Amino acid sequence: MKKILVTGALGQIGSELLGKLRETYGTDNVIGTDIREAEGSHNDGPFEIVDVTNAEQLHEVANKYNIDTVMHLAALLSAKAEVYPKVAWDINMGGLVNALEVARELDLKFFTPSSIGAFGPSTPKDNTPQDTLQRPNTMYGVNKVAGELLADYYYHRFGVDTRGVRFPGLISYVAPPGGGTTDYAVEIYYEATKKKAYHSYIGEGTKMDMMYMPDALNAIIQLMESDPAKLEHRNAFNISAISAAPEDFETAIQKHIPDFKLSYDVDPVRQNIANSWPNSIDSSVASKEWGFKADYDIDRMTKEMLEKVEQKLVKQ
Ligand code: VAH
Repeated sequence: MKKILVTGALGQIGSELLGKLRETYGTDNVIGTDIREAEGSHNDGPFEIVDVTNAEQLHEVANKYNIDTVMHLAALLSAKAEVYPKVAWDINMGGLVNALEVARELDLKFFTPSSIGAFGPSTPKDNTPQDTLQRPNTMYGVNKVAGELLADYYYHRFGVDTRGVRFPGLISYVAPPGGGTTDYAVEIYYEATKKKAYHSYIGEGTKMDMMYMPDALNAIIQLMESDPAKLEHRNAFNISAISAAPEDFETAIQKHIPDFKLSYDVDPVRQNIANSWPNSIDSSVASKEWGFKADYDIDRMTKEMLEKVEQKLVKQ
């Protein structure tokens, strides 16, 4: 990878991936794009307003910068996709096919994330295998399964070097997630720091896969730099670091804030989505084919999240 275009660069993943890629490949070699103006450090390098549902606009920007790689992150997440399913289809599928077409026409490497949301209620829930039943019952899940199949199609039919991972819930302190089911795992750190209390909209005992953002960013770069000859799978690899329920976060936080109190105010919509996802997925195929390995467990992540959130809130 030499010259990379990132869509959705102001989102939860994009806003940190932009900085990491610029550190790694050089600021001028990483073009951020999103549907709105960039602020702050995102303007340190090239940034363009791009609506991924506008194929011409996407193609024009890709041409302008003579890129060799697209990292397509622009998407509506699971909870928001249940409120606006048609909009989610238009962005998540219309945007994806536009980005894949640009990669085909300009012979680009291509990354787009799938999610544990690509699994459904009939998928084996514990240690979910890489290859298994995928019958999600959410619009986001339908988009993710279709997206995996579409990216594989562009590889087999047109030779586009497409690669992806099934992300778990991502936890970060830089940009808040928006409209996800796993957002509670970010909110809890802010509320613990501000109020020593949090009402979780996901119920007790609801295990989901999670990962600290630095592990996610490393995984993207490691996959994209890996030897294609070793990739038997492409779209998309199971990767996870932590399998946790709200009470596991409570226990980890109480090691630093002993009087932190967790209570529950369950949101049936997001609880139903969470119930349809695995409790834990098996990442062994990613480890075997391209050396995936997570560095953060829940305790190491919690220590760092609380420190960073504290610093961020003090500055506000
Ligand atoms: C969501 N954070 O909650 C995203 C992610 C696995 C969860 O796909 O929709």
